[in-house]
Amino acid sequence: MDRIKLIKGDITQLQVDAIVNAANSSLMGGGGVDGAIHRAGGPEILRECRKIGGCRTGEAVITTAGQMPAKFVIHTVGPVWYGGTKDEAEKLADCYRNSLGLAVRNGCKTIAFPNISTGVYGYPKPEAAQIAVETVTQFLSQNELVESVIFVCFDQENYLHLAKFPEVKAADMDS
Ligand code: AR6
Repeated sequence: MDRIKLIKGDITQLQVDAIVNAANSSLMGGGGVDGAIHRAGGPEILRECRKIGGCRTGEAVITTAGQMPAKFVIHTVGPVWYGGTKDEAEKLADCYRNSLGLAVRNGCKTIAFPNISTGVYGYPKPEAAQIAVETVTQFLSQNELVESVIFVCFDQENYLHLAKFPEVKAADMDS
């Protein structure tokens, strides 16, 4: 119980096994959380991303976290919001599922997610929060290894949407 946590803050600061990056399919960096992760982690992350070569929407790949306190970065590519007509919901759920699967295959027990697709990619925040919670809850119900999944919100709006779910427990940055 209480394996899903919610904090407000900067995901690059977290001491967890894996932080998830909301990347784009080139994996070559960008703005938002992607930019923050590459800045904080240093050039080693980009070097590994270049070797991997790219990532399709809904899929996930893993690299070092470079100079950040986390062990790994899991890069996933969220869907761009086109009004809900292009399987955006399924692709967003794939991001959470595939990131968690990859984390488990790499022995990760604590995994932090940003609010994938809710920035530049324009996914409506209430719907994105619901998909995040449902998909993570479903995954955890079938997986014993993962100790905690932490939703890290940079903005108050996402925080408030996620805080509405009873299975999501508000926590401090260092708990
Ligand atoms: N820690 C946690 N969350 C953050 C941080 C941070 N340091 N910085 C921003 N956020 P976005 P997307 C939140 O735009 O919508 C990039 O250029 C932010 O408040 O980063 O999936 C990529 O290269 C928002 O709620 O990702 C892609 O091209 C959330 O992270 C594109 O943006 C996601 O916003 C991906 O767009």
